[in-house]
Amino acid sequence: MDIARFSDISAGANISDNPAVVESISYDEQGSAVVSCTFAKKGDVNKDTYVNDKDAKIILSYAGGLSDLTAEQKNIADVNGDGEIDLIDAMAVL
Ligand SMILES: [Ca+2]
Ligand SMILES: [Ca+2]
Repeated sequence: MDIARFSDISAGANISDNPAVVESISYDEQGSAVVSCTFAKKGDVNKDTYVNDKDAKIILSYAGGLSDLTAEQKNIADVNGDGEIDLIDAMAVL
């Protein structure tokens, strides 16, 4: 699974800040790429569609070295996008 960012998607507004997780790429009969992806909400590490204290706990657990995250979760957990997953990100989701 790959993670890509789309900064220019005319079909939807306000999604450019969220990581797009590419689920599959296929090609139609015209040779056009058909990309299937889901948009994860920044901070929604457990993907229950809510950004709340449960996500903060997961972020804190990772920041404290108590648990690990997948590459996708790390992307989602880094709420302020500074490349570090730390207390600041946990505070941001509360
Ligand atoms: Ca959540
Ligand atoms: Ca961060």
